[in-house]
Parts: sequence; structure tokens; C-alpha cells
Amino acid sequence: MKFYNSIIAIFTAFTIIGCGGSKTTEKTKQNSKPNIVVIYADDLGYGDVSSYGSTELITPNFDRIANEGIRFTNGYASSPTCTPSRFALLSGKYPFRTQRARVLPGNAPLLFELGNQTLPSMLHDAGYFTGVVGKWHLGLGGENLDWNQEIKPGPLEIGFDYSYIMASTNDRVPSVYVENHNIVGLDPNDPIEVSYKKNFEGEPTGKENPELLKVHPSHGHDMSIHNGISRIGYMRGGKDALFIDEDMSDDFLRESKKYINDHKDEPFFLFYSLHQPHVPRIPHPRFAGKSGLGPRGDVILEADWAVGQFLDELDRLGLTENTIIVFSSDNGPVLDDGYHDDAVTKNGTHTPRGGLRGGKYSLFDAGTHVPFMVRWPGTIKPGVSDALVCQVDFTASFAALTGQENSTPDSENVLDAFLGKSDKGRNSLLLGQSNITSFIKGDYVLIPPHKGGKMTNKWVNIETGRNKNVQLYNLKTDRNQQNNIAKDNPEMVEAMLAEIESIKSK
Ligand code: NG6
Ligand code: CA
Repeated sequence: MKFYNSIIAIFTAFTIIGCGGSKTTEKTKQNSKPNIVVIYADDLGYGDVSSYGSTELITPNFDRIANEGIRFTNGYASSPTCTPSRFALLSGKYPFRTQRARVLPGNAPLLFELGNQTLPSMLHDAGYFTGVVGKWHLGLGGENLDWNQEIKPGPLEIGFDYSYIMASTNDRVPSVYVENHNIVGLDPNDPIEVSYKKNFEGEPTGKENPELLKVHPSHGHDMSIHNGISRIGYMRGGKDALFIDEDMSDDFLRESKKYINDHKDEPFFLFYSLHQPHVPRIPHPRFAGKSGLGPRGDVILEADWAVGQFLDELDRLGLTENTIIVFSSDNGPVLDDGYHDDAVTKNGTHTPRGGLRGGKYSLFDAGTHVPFMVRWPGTIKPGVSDALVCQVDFTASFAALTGQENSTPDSENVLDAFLGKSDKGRNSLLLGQSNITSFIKGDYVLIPPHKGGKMTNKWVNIETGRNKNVQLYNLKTDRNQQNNIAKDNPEMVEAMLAEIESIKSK
């Protein structure tokens, strides 16, 4: 595969020399097998990034990707929560097609049906080495998994050639990393046990032993304790394998850098899945207090730094011009998501949702409308695009780039928008989890009737967007969704509801 990269280099050099150096733009016989890296933040809002308008939190390295590539102003995650968005990104399927596509417990079986095309399996078939490092939260193994044995099926069974993942989330047990089929650093003499039903005898919990905690839960998160933080779920044993929250960012950065070093001589795909700024927000001491906005701001700065280090490593390896980087987030922002960590009290005038309505969990726009940038230096001309694009589109778009067929049901080829060759992305987009949360068509978004309260619980304190009546907003003229125009546009409402039904029956 070294050969392959050399050919590109020779071709580029030849073109530049051959054209007397003045027509470097003519080198655009586009490389059809650039490396592809998807960097995926967890709960980062549209307004948390300085190139998207944040003035209180400055993120030079996220901005580097935005400014050297295309910054999308209408880029979407598929769902206002994590599991379904990740599922859509990797499967090319709308989450509503799978009843289990909602926030999964840490001992949930793998969410994917085996044998279907996925983003990594498609790229594997295209000749890529495929890997994932970081947060997973898509289930592992089958029912009643024994974490001390081989953990499968998992990433390797859906198309990844390598995986180094956090088993679930940083607030759910088991608090371990899994490399391929095994927990990292597990001592066979100290097996790990996991339960989401009841505690193991003699084990402290956040509820009963708050004196053992360095961060206190606000709601939920009062079960097993490790590293001074109580989590969701119970575990016992596996002491040597438990991760240290303060080191997690460095762990994922180290593994990501190692991965690109190991595979620099062949086309590679890397899903670099950050854990920030999801709770618990525990920055490395290098970043504690740096943002002035409390730990939520600090871990965003920590993530930004890690992304910068990763970009520097690509530069050092000479891979920058041969690598597409996509940066986005799995859902919108939240302040108090279960711990008293000063996210609310120290937020000041910062606006994580960046002028959009709602936030994480919400059917309003800020639940899914996220930072979204694509960089490919030398091929993509930097710019800003208003095209409607979604993470579910990676499979079809990168299939088009690499000469593969897309056989996933909902992914659309928006490669020209990703590469800045076209201002047009999708015509319409369905968002959801195990149900349908909203439907965007052109400038309009329709939110079907939903039961339930208008606000989440008092800690999370986000508008849910739920309404027993149908809602319709013009996102172009009313970006903050203040005027429900459903009543004045019954035909449009009917047509959009009918279109949802036809997508459902596809
Ligand atoms: C919620 C958790 C929240 C977070 C979320 C999933 C409680 C009270 N809240 O149920 O802290 O873990 O699930 O977040 O337990 S996500 O980004 O992974 O979807
Ligand atoms: Ca998330």
C-alpha cells in the first residue's frame, strides 16, 4: 500500500512540475482513496465552537478544520441522543427503523443486525483498514454478556478491523476500555461483574456513601463508585482495568495517533469518537479551570487541544492532503446532565445552543443541528455551505467517492456538497430515535404530535419540543422556531405527514 500513496505523490508532483507550477489547480484528478477520519464529539452544541459564533469559548483547533474546509450551517446528527445518532452514522439507516435505537444501558447487546452494509464494512470492502477509537454506546455482545470472556459481537463484527472503545459511556458501568474482543488490562484473578438491576453485596454506592465522592450527582448517577464518581449501573471487580476519567482524553488521543501511525501506508478509516463534553466532565488537571466556564468548558478546551494534536500528527506524517476529516457532534448541548459540576452556575453568557431552540433530548432544532465540517486540504476549497447534510449520509457519500455501491436504506450521496462542489445537499431529512422526532423539507421542519411535557426535568431544564398538536416552522425565516405556522399551511402539513409515511414504508 506504500506503493499506492507513492503513486499519488508522484502524480501530484508530476502535475505540478508538468504545469510549470502555475496551474496547481489542475492536479484535481481527485484521489478516490483518501484516508477518512470522522471526529465525533459527544453533546457538543452548535454554539460551543468559535467558528460557529462562540465568543466565550475559543476552540482554535475545531476552527482549524472549519476554516481549512467547508463549514456547514445546516449539518445534522440523526437524533437528539447519542445511541441513535451513532447508529445512523454507522448503519446508513434512520434510527426509527430500530425499536432499540435509544439511549442504551451499558450492558445492552449490540444494536446492529449482522450482515448488513455499514460505513466501516463498505470502506473495508473498498480496501480501507477501518478502526474505531473512543466512545461506543452501541451495545456489545448478546444477552447476559460475560465481560471476562471474548466480548462479541461488537465493532469487529460490523466492519471494523480494529477497535479500542469505551464500553458504553463515561457515566455508565462497566468503566473499562475494550480492545477488539477483550477488556484492556483485566486481571483474570479479579473478574468484573456488571448489573443494571441490583448492587453487589458490600459495594459502596453514590446514594449511600456520598462521602466517597469528588463529584456529586444531581439526578440519577448514584450507583457504583469508582475514581470518586458514582455512575449508572452496578459493577464489582476488574479494579486494574477501570479507566481514570482524567486520562481518558489522552488515552483516546494516544490510541488514535498510534492507529494512524500503524496504518499510514494504506488507506485507512478512523472513527475517533471523543467523550467530551458528556458527563461526568472530568478534565485532566492541565485543563481544569482553563475556560472560566467550569468543567464543561474545560473539557471542551481539552477536546479541542486533543483534536489539534491529532491534526499535528497528520501533518507530521505527511498525510494531511491525503486525509478527509469530518468533525461533528452526536447531539445538541445540555448543561446539567446529572452531576453538580457548575455547568449551570458558571455558564455566564455562553450560549451552547448558538441561537437555536431546545438542546439535547429536544425535538426542536438544537437537539440535532450541530457543528459539521469537512476538510480535505488541496482538494476542498475552504468555504461555508448552507446545504442540508446529515451524518447518516456518510455511507452513501463515501461509497460514491471510493467507487462502492451503497446498499443502506437512508443514506444519500451528498459528496458534492461535502467537497464544496455543490450548494445542494438533501431535499429532505427525517430525524428521530425509536420514533420520529421531526422531518425537514426544504426550509421547513415539521414536528409530528408528541405526548409528554413541554420541559425535561428541572435539572436538565430544556424545552422538549413535544406538543400534542403538529408543529411547522420555517427554519430560514424563523431559525429559532418561534412561530408555529402549521394552522396556516394545512396542505403542506398533510403533504409532509404523507411523505413521512412513505419513508416509513420504504
Ligand atoms: C440519560 C442520563 C444522562 C446521559 C444520557 C445519555 C440520567 C438521569 N441521565 O439517561 O446523564 O447519560 O442518558 O446521553 O441518568 S447520551 O449522550 O449518551 O445519549
Ligand atoms: Ca451524546
